[in-house]
Amino acid sequence: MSKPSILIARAVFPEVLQRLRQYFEVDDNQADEALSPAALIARLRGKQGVFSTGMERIDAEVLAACPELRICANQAVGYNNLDIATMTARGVLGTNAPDVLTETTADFGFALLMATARRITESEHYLRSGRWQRWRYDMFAGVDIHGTTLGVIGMGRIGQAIARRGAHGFGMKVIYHNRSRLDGAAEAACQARYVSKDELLRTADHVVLVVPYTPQSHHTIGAAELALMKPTATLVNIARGGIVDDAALAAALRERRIAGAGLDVFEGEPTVHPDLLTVPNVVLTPHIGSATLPTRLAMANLAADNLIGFLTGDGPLTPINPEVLDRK
Ligand code: 8YV
Repeated sequence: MSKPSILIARAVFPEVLQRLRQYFEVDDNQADEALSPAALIARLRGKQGVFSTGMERIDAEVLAACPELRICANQAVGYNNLDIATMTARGVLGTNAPDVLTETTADFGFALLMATARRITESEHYLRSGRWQRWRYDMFAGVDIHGTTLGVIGMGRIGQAIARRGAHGFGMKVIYHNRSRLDGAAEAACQARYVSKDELLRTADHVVLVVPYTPQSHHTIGAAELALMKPTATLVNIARGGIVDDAALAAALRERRIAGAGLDVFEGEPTVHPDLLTVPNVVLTPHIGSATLPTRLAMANLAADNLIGFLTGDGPLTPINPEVLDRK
């Protein structure tokens, strides 16, 4: 029997490629060429599966042009690149890569919070540029982390892992806002109190965003929300570009209406709003929240498990739209 065929849209770990070759006819992209939408369609046509990274848009046009496609396996927990409604209507399964990246991404969120609050990259640039001539009592004075109030917007797995770090590691008071309130046990594990979004923005010393990107979460933080924040507060976005209005944030940072921001994700990335590149009080990283080699390997293997399980085995591990499976 011939093997199903899949496209791996981006370069992957060689061992994951080897694994996938045991089960599939694989069209790989180890050269890591950028695939235009037209090139993606051309490469995907006639294939049953795609290993995507969270960056490739699998939309109605792609789905219509590739009727043999049965599964999109994202090597990411976020899946705003997949048009799940159209996929479900066409009987195409989507899978994501949850859990395996939770603690690594929470570590990173906390690192970004600390770098922002304590002005680590800003002061390093100063040192590297040779401007450090004398020490001064107030040079690069930042804001405290321990004992302050942490506000988490989006209390899923990663949000809860950040809240635990704040409560247990840094003695922070934790408040959160989420689409739905957590149960008592989950709130107790994070020592977190549910508040409205406005109360969170008014009272938190550090606001961390971990919400999935949807049309409803677009610009969760814009000029009006920034205006509610304390002038000493910091904002961290490790969720998705578009959750924050980057132009409004750059203006608030420039005018010191908030103390600082740490951003790992951007509207229109890899392009970064030019105003963010010129304000000093922002820490900028290129979407590396889950980037440790063990975690990226675990994410890739989970995407591979989903492809293998669905196309050749006992079923996928982490389906996004399991109703597609029920119809089979
Ligand atoms: C991915 C992410 O590395 O999992 C997610 O949703 O944002 C990152 O961990 C990124 O999407 C590239 O795949």
